[in-house]
Amino acid sequence: MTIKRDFSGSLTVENVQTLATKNLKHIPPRYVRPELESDVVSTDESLEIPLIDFSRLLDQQFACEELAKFHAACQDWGFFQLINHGMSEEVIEKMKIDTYQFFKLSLEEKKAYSQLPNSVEGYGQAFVTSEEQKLDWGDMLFYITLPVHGRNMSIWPTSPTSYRDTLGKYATELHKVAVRLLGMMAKNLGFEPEKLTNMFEIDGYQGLRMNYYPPCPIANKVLGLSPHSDATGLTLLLQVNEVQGLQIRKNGIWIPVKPIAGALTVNIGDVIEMMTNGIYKSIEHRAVINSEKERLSIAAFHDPRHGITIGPIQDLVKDKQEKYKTIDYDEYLRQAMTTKLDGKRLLDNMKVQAGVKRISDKWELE
Ligand SMILES: O=C(O)CCC(=O)C(=O)O
Repeated sequence: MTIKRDFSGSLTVENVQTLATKNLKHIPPRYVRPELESDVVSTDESLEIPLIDFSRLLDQQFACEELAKFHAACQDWGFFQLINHGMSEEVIEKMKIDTYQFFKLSLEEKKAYSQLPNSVEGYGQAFVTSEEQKLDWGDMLFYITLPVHGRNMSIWPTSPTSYRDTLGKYATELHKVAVRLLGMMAKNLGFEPEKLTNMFEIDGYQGLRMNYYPPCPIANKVLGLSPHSDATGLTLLLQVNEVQGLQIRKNGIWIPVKPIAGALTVNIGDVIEMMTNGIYKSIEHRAVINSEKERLSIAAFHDPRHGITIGPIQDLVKDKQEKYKTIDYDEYLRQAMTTKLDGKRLLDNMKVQAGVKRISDKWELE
């Protein structure tokens, strides 16, 4: 199978971790986001994303109740915290330590892993597509970690020395959790789990993005990561330290997500919204910055294998209108990788326009 890597990379921009150490009097205007002034952020401490207990999903005694909670979380929130997920604590801790150590390397050492032209893998920035675009206050390290034959080991970091091994172990364990969650989603939606899991399990893709957000003296005027929904199937996020930064948009209000020790934060991506014909929704989220403390997170994006088409699963459509196009997955990926992060714009492009109907494999005006 040919692995397509030529998604075209991001434009090179200044390293933010270095910029943050410069004792700047003024933050460069490209990082300043005037729109933040009018954004409403919830201060209601009781407003939290749902909590799903993975061990209860697997326990006959509680499965029914927990599956119902899981279904509601996917439908109403598109985001939840997953506890008791069964991943080895040792693997998670090592992943946190090695990631932290990577970002603590000197800039020169990190630059040895800079993104190559036309690649999204490596150290740098993502989704910078124009010289005018506002920039995020953060750096990232991204690799395709699964399928194993899709890994480009020549660009994986060798510092810290255990990092390659750690990334591999973390990737494999996490992928199993993601596939099991997908199977349970299918069960909740009333179709055979394999119809969904096969696309992700066999040669399914996983990308790991390690995010480093340095502190910023004008934290309330910059963003660590622009608002976006994930162009992926399912994202499992590990909040590496206790610094809060993730916010999700619900009913027009930004709700902070508090890190829970040992939990994974899970969110539905655009691909699952398309496949479930909009029953499960991908939710806009962003990362904000702390004025004093650095923040690290690790996002794992789970995607189907290449070479397939993606669109609403027919069991869920029946006599209903398909809300999303069925499209070649590689073409979808090309669009996802070359579009700047902008809310749910990519998914909006995948919607079937009013007055257009699918007839066999063609879209025609009604
Ligand atoms: O850092 C976070 O909490 C959010 C990360 C994220 O949304 C991403 O990497 O796509």
